[in-house]
Amino acid sequence: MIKKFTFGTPTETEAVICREGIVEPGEKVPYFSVASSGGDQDKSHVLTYGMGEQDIVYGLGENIRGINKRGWLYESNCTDDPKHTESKHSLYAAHNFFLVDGTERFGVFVDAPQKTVFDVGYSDRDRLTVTVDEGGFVLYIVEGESLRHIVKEFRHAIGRSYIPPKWAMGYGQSRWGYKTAEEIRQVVKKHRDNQVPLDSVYMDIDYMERYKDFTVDEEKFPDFPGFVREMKDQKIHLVPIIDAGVKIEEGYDVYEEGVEKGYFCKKEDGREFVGGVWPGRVHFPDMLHEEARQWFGKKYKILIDQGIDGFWNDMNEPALFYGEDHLKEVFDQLKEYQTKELDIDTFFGMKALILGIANNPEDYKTFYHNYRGERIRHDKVHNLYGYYMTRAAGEEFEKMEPDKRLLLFSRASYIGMHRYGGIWMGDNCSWWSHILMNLQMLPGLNMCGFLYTGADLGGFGADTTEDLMLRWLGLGIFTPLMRNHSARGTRSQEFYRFGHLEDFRNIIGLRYGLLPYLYSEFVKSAMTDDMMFLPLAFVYPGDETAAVTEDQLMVGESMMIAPVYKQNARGRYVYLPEDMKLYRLRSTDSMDSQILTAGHHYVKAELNEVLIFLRPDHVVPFGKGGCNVEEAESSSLRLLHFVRTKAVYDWYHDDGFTRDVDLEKGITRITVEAHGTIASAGAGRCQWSLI
Ligand code: MIG
Repeated sequence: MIKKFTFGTPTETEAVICREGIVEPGEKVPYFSVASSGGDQDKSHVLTYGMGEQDIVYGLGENIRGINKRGWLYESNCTDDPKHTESKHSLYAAHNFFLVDGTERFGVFVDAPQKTVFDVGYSDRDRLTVTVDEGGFVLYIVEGESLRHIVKEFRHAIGRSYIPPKWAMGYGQSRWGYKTAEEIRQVVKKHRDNQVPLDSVYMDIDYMERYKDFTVDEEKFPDFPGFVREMKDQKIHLVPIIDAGVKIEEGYDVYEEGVEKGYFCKKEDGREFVGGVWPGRVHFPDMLHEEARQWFGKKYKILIDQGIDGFWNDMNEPALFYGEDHLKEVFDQLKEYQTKELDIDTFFGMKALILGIANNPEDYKTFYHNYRGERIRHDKVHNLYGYYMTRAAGEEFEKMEPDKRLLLFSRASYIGMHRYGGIWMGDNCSWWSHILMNLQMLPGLNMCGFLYTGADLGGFGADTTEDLMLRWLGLGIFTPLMRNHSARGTRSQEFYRFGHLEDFRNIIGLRYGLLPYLYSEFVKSAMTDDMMFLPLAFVYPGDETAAVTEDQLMVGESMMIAPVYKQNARGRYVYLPEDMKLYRLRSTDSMDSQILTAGHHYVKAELNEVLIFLRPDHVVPFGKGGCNVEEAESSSLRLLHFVRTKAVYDWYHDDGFTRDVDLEKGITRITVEAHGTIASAGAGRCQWSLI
């Protein structure tokens, strides 16, 4: 049951698209007390809930801190911040859905495109408040018989999650720094020569001509379509980055057309807003304006026509190095500082002035969108920009390629965007703590509809180490987006930069062994509005230890994972809510297993091992692996198994690219009896055996 409450005059976000089952009771908002302040038109609102001592708060998608969000203040205000320390309040996304579980159980979606603050026991340990900036919003209260059921109801309302092509669940290699076709060729060759699987190489900003969207630098990539073909022949998909800002340059068609048609965001005086990003001075396409959005979306065709079938959208918070007008003011003010003696106040004043150049909140108040026929100031809809940029692409892809899924993911996002693409978790660092952060973010993202997601494996900023890389892969082999990405100026982190290449081959190889299961679980989750990564408490309600377990997850219906995320550890403590079978995987061909009883265990896990824990009466389809997703396809599969009486698994499989996903058609029902007989019925003709 979803109850809808409207405050003020909200801006439509198109996050909720299915109204079936949503009621507008017209009664008082349950659970919360509501206060408002400000004028008649421009009220801001505060919702307050008194939390019970044991209450757990889940959700809020892409954010720092734990699975339980209690004890911090989170601000939905899409921000380009490359240092994800636990002191931060905002990352790139605005995912305003959370669940309260304890004395009472309910879900809350605050559909507000403007800044929204979630104080989850930050000001007062027992109080949860949501503060929505002026402008109105819609509040949805979701009730259901379990946490999972509440999530499903919500997900149903926001529409089916994006499903990528299957190749996009292979391993991807990326680095901000690959500049030429030759360099990419070498990356691919190293993987192929060493039989380390690889399906994609990402092209960061250097492929473009002077950082202009939809251009390819011809010097670095002579005959780009030929190069794309050459890579395709090796089963490699090239995935270029697209930035939000369009370079101001005479003769650049995207810029000229945009100006001519009036598709860029304008200031109060009607002139285009000028910001600074990679290319220098840019204009921002008005992604919220339907016509401009279609126009921008169609531009992707320039690259699609050259053979490209995947994209990542970056800098779409939108990130601003500077706003031109404000920058001028800063330069003027700096002149004054020149003659001053810089003491404690003036020095810090100057520092703040300089640091305030980038992503300045005041700049976001100086330009406008043309949204649904109305002029609306950017800050009032700030959190929609990345969503609508990705929607621009996603909607046009559907028209351009009606029969084929394309890869698409974004940095900034809002709920609703999950229908068009995935997200990556942005600029993390090569820190051990970020493996755990990666794990803890996954269930919250799934609750908000983001299933296709993953972090920069190995860490984006800072120098990685071989052991960090391997341990991170130990988690990354489970995340739908599995990409090794790093920043310019940091230590290179392709597998061949390290000593033990066989460990990388084996661990990355495991992903391909697990793919039949992971792909099946992914698609089933998308099609049934379910989560693929679940906190233990979602599966074991009432288990007090499961409720506070912050470093283990359920992955799909059959398994639990407990990655090692501490340096020099050779194992870890694991909590088992029930008896489970531990598979210690070293490669697709080398593993051992052991049954563990419910409770706490210390389990060993060396750098070259990945542990998975099977639930009783469950199986995991496991492939032979391969050097790419296509090669990993097989008509004979093995089953990891823990069968005490009988296991039934619905295995979903398809061609990996058809848009029209049909669960019924793709499911094979596998039944395994305790004594080992396997029966299968349904779609796939496949040989099954037990491992
Ligand atoms: O501010 O394109 O998050 O993945 O490598 C840096 C360069 C801009 C930020 C992205 C990162 C990418 C980088 N970009």
